[in-house]
Parts: sequence; C-alpha cells; structure tokens
Amino acid sequence: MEALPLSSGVASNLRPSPFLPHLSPTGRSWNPRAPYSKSKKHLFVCASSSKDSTVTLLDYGAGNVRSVRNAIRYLGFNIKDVQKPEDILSANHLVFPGVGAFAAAMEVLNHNGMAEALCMYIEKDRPFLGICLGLQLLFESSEENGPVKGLSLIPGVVGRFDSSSGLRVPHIGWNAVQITKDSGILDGIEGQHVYFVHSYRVLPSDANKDWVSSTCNYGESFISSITRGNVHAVQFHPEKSGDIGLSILRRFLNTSSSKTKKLACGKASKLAKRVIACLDVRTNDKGDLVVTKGDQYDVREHRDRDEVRNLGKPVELAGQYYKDGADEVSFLNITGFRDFPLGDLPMLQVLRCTSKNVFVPLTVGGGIRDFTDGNGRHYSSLEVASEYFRSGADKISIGSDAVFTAEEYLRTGVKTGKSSLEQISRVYGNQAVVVSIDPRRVYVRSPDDAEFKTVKVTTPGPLGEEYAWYQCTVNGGREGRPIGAYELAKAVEELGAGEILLNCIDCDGQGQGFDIDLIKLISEAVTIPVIASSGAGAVEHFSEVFKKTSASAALAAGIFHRKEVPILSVKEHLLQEGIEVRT
Ligand code: 1PR
Repeated sequence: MEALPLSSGVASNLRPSPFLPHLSPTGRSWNPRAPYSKSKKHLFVCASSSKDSTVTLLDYGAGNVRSVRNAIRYLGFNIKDVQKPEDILSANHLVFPGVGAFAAAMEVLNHNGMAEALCMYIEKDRPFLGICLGLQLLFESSEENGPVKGLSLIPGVVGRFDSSSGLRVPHIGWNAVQITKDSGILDGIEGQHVYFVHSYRVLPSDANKDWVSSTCNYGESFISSITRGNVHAVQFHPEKSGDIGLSILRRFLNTSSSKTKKLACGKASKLAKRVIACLDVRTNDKGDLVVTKGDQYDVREHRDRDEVRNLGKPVELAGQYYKDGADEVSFLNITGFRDFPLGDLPMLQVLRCTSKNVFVPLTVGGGIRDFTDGNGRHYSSLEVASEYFRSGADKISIGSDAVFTAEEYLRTGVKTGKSSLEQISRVYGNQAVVVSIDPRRVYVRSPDDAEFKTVKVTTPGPLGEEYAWYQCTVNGGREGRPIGAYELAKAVEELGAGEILLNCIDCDGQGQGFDIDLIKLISEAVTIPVIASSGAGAVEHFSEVFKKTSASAALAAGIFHRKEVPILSVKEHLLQEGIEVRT
C-alpha cells in the first residue's frame, strides 16, 4: 500500500481528529541529542483502510510485554512489532505498553526516531492505546529520576505518590475507576476493579481536563485514563485485569463496536484487598513438575513411602484459580535454591503456558541469584529474572538471596547496587520485585533476651514465654540466619523491594490462621505492600488478617489445592464483612 502524506484522510471508521486545532508539532521541543535525523517531511502516516486483524505493538525492549502480546493474541489478533518509525505511521491499531523507567524509555524513543513518529501518529488521531508508562510518556515531563521531558502531547507532570503519610507505594492491586467522560473503550468498567501497579502518577488539572476520561483514588485522585478521539491511554493494566481488562482491549481493537454500551453494575470504590493463590512447585521423585504443599515446609507424605505430595499440575491449577477469581497467582519453585532455574525448563514452560490464558498478575520465585553452571558459564540473577519475565512473569520473588543481601547491607551500611534485589528493581522497577520471607518464631522471656525486634505474642510459648522474634531462614527453611524478619523487611524496602511476601514456617499448612502478631509487626514497619501468607484454614482467617493488620493481600495454598474452601467463598465472606474485594 502506498504511503499517504500527512494531510491525507484516514480510515473511514475512525472518529474525526480532535488534535489538529489544538497541537502545533513545532511547539514541542525535541531532544537535541537525538541522533535520529530523518526529516519530518519524510515521515508519512500511512493509514490502511482495511479492518485487518493485525495490531502493531511498540515494544522498545525495556521489559516484559509478553502479557500484552498474550492478551492481544487471545482476542484473535496478530501482532506486528514496530521495527522502525514508519511501522508506527502505517499502523491500524497501535498498542504501546510502556515498561521500565520514564527516562530510559524517552531516551530509546528519541534515539531511534520513534518519539517523532508517535507524536505524528497521535496528532493524526490514529487508533492508539498506551498502557501504564505508555500513558505517562504522553505528558510533558516526569519527576522519575528527573525532571525528564516527555512527548508533551498532554499538559501535566508525572510525579511520585507521596508515601510520607503512610500511603503504601507502589500502588499495587485492584482499584476502582471513576469515569469522567465517555471514552467508548471504558464502557462498563464503572464500579469494577482494574489492576494497577505503579509508583508514579499524573494529577488531573484544568489544563488536561479535556483529556481525562477516568480517575482513580489512591491517597489522592489521579488520572487513570485519557481519551481524545481515537487516542486512548490507561494507567492500569487491561492485560492483567481479567475479563474486564480483556473487554477494554476488545473494544479498542474493534472500534466499530466500541459504541455498544454494556454497563456492568459493580460496587468497586477503592483499592481492594487481594486474594492470592500460591502454587509451590517442584520436581517429584518421578521427575514430573508438580504442585506440592508442605506442613511447616515439609512436603513429603510420611505415611506414603515418603513421596513428595502431588496436588496437581501447575498450568491446570493456575488456570482454574484464574477462573475461580484469584486476584494473582504465585509460583514458588521451592527447590530453586539448589537447582539452576534456567536449567529448569519445565518451570519456564509452565510460565509460558499459564500466561497464555491467565490474565491476572503472575509472580514466580525460587532460585533467583547469581549462578555459575558446570561449564563455568556465569549467569547473573538479572539474567535469571529476565528469563522469568520473558516467559510470562509479571513479578519475581527473591527468597534466600535477599536474606544474604540484607545481612550484608546491615553489616556494612553500603548499598552496593550489585545485589540481585537492587539490579532487578533498577531495571524492571521495584513493583516487579517481591521479597519472600520465610521466618520461624523464636520465643523469649523478654525483649532483652533477643538481638532482634520482638513482639509480645498473643499466645505464649511452650514455656510461658511472652515474647518472640522471627528468625529469617534460607534454602526453604533449612537454615536459620542471624537476622530477624523485622530487620530484613526494613532493609529490603530500602534496597528496592516493591512488595513483601510474608510466610511463617510455624503456621504453614496448619490451617489455624495467619500469624497476626508477625503480620502486624511487618506491615507496620514498611510502607510497601505486605502479602500475608501461611496458615489459612477457613474464610474467617482472611477477614481476621485484614481487620487486624494492614496487609494488602492474603495468600493461601493448601485450602485451595485440597478444594476445602473455594476462592469465591473467601470473597463472599470478605464482602459480607465489609472488606472490599474484586468480584
Ligand atoms: O530461596 O529464592 O530460592 O526461594 C524459594 C521460595 O520457595 C521461597 O519463596 C520460599 O518461601 C519457598 N519455599 C521453599 N521451600 C518451601 C517449602 O514449602 N518446603 N514454600 C517453600 C514456601 C510457603 C508459602 C505457602 C504458604 C501458604 N511455601 O508460600 O504457599 O505458607 O500455605 P498454606 O495456605 O497451605 O498454609 P529462593
């Protein structure tokens, strides 16, 4: 097809362009260092009139966009990757799932001429959907490691959420949006929860109010989506927002059907508490990768020839929990500490298969550390994590290695920047890095008897001890370390962790409820979200943990695997108790 000059018409099914009277391309200042020299007059918007099923994806290689790819393919569309600026201009539908840091993204876009092409494409009111950073980059500038200049298409500055008064940052989880204007693609999402994960946001103002199509409340009201004509961008992740998210993508891709309103009548009003299904995965004695579950971390069935408990197949179970309403699914490769995860191809395969059909966040942990294989080839933890992200993980979880890093940091007071935690959070953002803590209770008579932070326990110890500290362990609980869970949590927050998965070896698999003393201690010590884990045995345990602590999420394994309590029952119970959850 021949390229059309800028002034040519666009596909007939599109809305009229609202951009041209408002924006002057020359009013924008471009990065003078940008080596891309192609003159603007050589770039053309080449609008195909065909309603083909190809979606153009702008992936500038900064992170994981596999989830977006999977969602687009799931909806029956093919993907064409942008290789050069002209690919942007000839797109029928352009999806821009920004990932990574603002400055790095702008540098890449300016360097290869994509910034200019993007602005032209958007000014021509061609169908565009920006996701997360793909929304933020449209604004004037960002304070993230900045100020850094953005594409300057919309007035406003991207700033960080203010955590000084206790707000947990990153903003992670399912929150409600308030629709402020008809945007077509958001029809039906009023009153529903969608999935957010970010530390930076843009505030609505008089200057950008014509663009704003929805806002969201998290400590303050921020912009959750913008719309003008055929140009849309969302701060949340439709590709991770379950059926609601898929419906948004579907409406964007089928522009002709976007006017059909189908209003849902949800009641979402704020950030929901999350219910997470966890799959502890390992290879059993027959060599199959299975979902297993321990009692206080012992996963062998002692009554039955000491075999590893086999509770099902990872991909099938994850798919089932997604359908059942899990807000997230976590895979923990529990023998990753002794095996090399990149040698563990079945685990990567599990992630690839799961992410094709599961459209809520996936976390994977186990074995994330630097590693040298039998041939002397060194793999950095960043390479291991990258492989997990490429295979479909949205977040990675670090256990043992984070303990060693925190110990070193507390000993020296120096952030080397070289630990797995620091490197991965620098490259992928701290919202992508979870630290999994495996503590064990150590009872003491008085706080003076412990080197680490103690709590007055609700139930005294076996010898009547009234206090306990929580000793961190590594290698699946096999080795206790000289550091408490409180000290570890504070250290890893400083080192760049975005979330804490707080297990408790004493409670694991016992079904007697979460360790409220521990969860209260840690969730009050940090400003990042804390996931309460270990011990859930009944729906009441979930309401208890949310009422008595400030945990952001509760995770369970055994009760879901053994089908004792369905996820739906947990959510119904929480709603009855007045605790907001995604339904
Ligand atoms: O140290 O970076 O290789 O990570 C290993 C990961 O594997 C860590 O996240 C660690 O928690 C996990 N892990 C290691 N060994 C075990 C084990 O069980 N033997 N599982 C293990 C941890 C704890 C939970 C569990 C909850 C809920 N499992 O995540 O799912 O306790 O269970 P419940 O609801 O049945 O009580 P690295």
